[in-house]
Amino acid sequence: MKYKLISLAVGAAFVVASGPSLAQTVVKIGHVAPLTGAIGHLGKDNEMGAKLAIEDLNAKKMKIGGKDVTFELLPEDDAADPKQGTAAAQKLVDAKVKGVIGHLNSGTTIPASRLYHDAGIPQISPSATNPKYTLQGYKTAFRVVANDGQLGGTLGRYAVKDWKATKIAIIDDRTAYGQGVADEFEKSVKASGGKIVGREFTNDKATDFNAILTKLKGEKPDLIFFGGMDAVAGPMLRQMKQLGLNAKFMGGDGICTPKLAELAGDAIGEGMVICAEAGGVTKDKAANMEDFKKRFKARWGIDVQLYAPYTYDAVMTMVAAMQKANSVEPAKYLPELAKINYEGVTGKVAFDKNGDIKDGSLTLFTYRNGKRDEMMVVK
Ligand code: ABU
Repeated sequence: MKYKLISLAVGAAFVVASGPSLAQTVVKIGHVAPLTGAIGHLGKDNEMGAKLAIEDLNAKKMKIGGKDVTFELLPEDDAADPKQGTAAAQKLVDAKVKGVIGHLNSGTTIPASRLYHDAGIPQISPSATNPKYTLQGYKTAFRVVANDGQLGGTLGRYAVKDWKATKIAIIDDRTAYGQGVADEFEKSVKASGGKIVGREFTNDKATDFNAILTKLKGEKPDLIFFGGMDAVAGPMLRQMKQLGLNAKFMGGDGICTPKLAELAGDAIGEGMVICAEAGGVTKDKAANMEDFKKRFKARWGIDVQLYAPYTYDAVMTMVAAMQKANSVEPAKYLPELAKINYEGVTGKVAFDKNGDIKDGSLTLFTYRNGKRDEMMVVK
């Protein structure tokens, strides 16, 4: 039998055999995250979640619009850098992808979202939490996790009312995420009657925090909140211990990884660090999530770090919208995506008018015996 590959300008390749029923569409989906640099482990975690979804979808041998479809992931590395983020986005737009999963960081997701919007390409971030991403009026922008308003708000209240912190200091890494979540945390602490005794900043590549920690030590804080990622938080915790700064430590989802315990060593302490993942399922609904984590480990040989399940759900949700529209064309499936109600491994995925997840949850974790330990799921 003779096969002929025809590449079309619309971004789909059809393999045509002798009969029309054998026509096959290859649907390209972009994925962008930092695969290199200090948080490359988080980018790879996301990418492996997306790849697992693509493998599962292809195993189903689906038909959309009367054609057999195969999904292909186009992975890009933005190195968590806004300029590389927009370059990666342009590459995917030029490749005429049918949708994009990403980016991982708010600082790359927000500028890239304009390019996807202008090209009419739906984008679902599995991890960017800065509220601005979905407040730009772009109908193409969605996220499957809670935002920094929820993260900072919940953690601020918890710090004051439950953890009984009385003198709170804040450090952020000046990224869209780090500064944003720290601002939300500060607002919430103040609204809960807590006292902020200092606010300092660093950057997302820094390794030496002695100057800012020494300054804050003088204020005798009993809790330090860090807005940033685990790669910076780990060494910061080590330096707090070296300086004898015996404060509790808190952060958002960016620090909330198993890797943090490895990076901090014995400075992680026992129940002295609390962080929040921007999603989560209650124990009665945890079977799907647990099953996903086992399958992920079996497939890739390593544990989930943070947002791989959410990346998996982002891909699945996008394809569920294509199935509902019976089309892989963005203009056709975008309205279905906006009103989707998909039951994923991370729980229900449905979006509000801005593209934010409806009824998003958070999961609070602490660290005990060098491991991340779930405390509670909160709405
Ligand atoms: N949400 C934490 C990491 C990703 C980001 O929002 O920058």
